[in-house]
Amino acid sequence: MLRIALSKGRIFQETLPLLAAADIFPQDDPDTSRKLILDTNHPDIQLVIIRATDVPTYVEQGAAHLGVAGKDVLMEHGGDGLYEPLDLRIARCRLMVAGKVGHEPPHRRLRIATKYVNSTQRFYADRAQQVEIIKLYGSMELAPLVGLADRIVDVVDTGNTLRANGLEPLETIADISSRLIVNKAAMKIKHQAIHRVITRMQAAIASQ
Ligand code: PRT
Ligand code: MG
Repeated sequence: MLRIALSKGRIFQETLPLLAAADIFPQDDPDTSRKLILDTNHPDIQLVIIRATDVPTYVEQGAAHLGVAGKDVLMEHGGDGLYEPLDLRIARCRLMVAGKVGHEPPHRRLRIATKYVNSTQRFYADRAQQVEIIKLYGSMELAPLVGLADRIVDVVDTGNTLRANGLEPLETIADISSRLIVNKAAMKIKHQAIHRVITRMQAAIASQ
């Protein structure tokens, strides 16, 4: 059995053509079905549909052998418990610092609202700047508007969400794309099956 962990929405949709290149076709669409385990055209390959932030945990623990996760999620997860053999070049965006348009930094420590606590900590620690980090789970864009924070750190694609809320991008922390991740033990034990998926996806990416 080969189990592949994916999140629904953009990662699932953008991974579909790469799965197809590896001759893997899911039998259901997670955006319309409520199933968490999707069968495929191969009786021994399943897809499991989980929250994007949970994908590294499932793969690291071996509950899934392969997975697709954003680099933002992998940076935040940290550690070296996973192989990351392939940049899939999908779901691309940037991890950025943003603030209210024209807002000057205060004389006290910057307060930064984010769900990316570890990446934000590392970014400011690298430049020896003391900041106060406020952990949120979503709708970061609201925080500067209601005085909860001076800045946010979030992923930005078109920038439309920032603009719609009177915010502007200030600095890029990292360019982000999604990666294929592999459980370390599975890479040895199921090497042939996993290697086949990697090489076929790699060929599909190279031909794009
Ligand atoms: O939504 P949920 O809370 O379940 O989880 P999630 O937000 O972690 O998952 P999902 O599916 O939204 O994102 C999965 C991955 O897609 C992320 O980990 C990123 O690697 C990648 N990605 C690429 C993005 C975006 N682009 C993106 N634009 N993830 C989120 N966004 C958000 C952005 O934060 C903003 O709020 O989409 C909104 C619109 O972006 P703009 O800049 O185009 O307006
Ligand atoms: Mg989301």
